[in-house]
Amino acid sequence: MTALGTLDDLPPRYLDALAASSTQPLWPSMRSILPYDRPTNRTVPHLWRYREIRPLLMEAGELTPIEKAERRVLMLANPGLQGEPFATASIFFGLQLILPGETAPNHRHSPSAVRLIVEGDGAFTTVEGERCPMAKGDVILTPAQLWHEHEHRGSGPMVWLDALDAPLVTKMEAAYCIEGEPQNAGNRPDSSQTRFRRAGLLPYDRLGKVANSYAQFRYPWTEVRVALADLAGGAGPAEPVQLAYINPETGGSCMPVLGFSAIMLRPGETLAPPRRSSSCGFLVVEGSGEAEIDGKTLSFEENDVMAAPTHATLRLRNGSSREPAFLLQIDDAPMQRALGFYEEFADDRAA
Ligand code: 1HN
Repeated sequence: MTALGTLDDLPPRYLDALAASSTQPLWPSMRSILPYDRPTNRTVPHLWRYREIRPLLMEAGELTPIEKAERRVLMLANPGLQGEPFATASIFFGLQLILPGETAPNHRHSPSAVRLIVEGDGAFTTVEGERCPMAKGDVILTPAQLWHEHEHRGSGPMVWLDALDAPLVTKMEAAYCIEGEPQNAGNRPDSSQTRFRRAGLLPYDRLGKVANSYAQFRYPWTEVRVALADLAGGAGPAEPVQLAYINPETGGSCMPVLGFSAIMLRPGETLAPPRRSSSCGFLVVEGSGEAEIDGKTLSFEENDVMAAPTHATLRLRNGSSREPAFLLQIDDAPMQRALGFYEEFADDRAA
């Protein structure tokens, strides 16, 4: 490998002339733009402990009325990203609190958001007029530019994890938001309970219509959990128990940038997936254990959130020999696939 020329190799007179013409030589920056073998990560492996963050979120509920917040969210800022409020280079995570009687007003925006419900009962998010009840573990999509608002008609705090593709959209200087009047929500059950009730079945009039839209907004956890247990029942001990959330009309990933999947760690199981080019995060829905991300060990409990950089070596261990553990995985693989550079390094697993 030839060492490339540096800025010091160039005469000051020349560097001044480049600066005056708003140009820069590539070669001194070549290896920082394109490092050999593996990207240089700023994102570090990290765990946000729900036990620590929950009191701060509840305090936000006392300090800041919803009218002063629009969305009452504590952003999960990866310590490696030096103050940028993102969990990984391409994933935004925030923990959002809504209290009984509150409404988070209707709006739509260019970044896509997904809610992963952490705790509480009796709240709804309404997406394009479809009312989606929120229950622990549910995954609810609010795709780019679709109207959405949240309301809490139950008792007790309601908390969810917001996952957005905001780091990308802000980098593209394409992020913005429009305020709207409250929606007229229908009273019908959401489409996960009606039109898309079971995998393998579609409403007849949708056959042959190539979907270019979002068929299903809500993926109820009660059903995903049963599906994972059934998958485990038919799987060999070495097969991972992981289900991807897809658009039932296209069979493709449910969102264009971020991918969502649910993992069951069987009692005593250690899952060592292949190293992947995507970055990812996890929300612990049930159980506890240990994650090892690029050699860093993180002990996780229910409702904790973790982040892993691109190309990370990963291992997830269920701490219980009796109970399964369940995690929701959020990754940026759909975007990397669409851009043509997603990779799995099949022989490269945590030892
Ligand atoms: C947003 O609009 C929501 O609609 C949640 O609930 C989190 C984070 C950044 C920007 C917009 C919401 C958000 C957000």
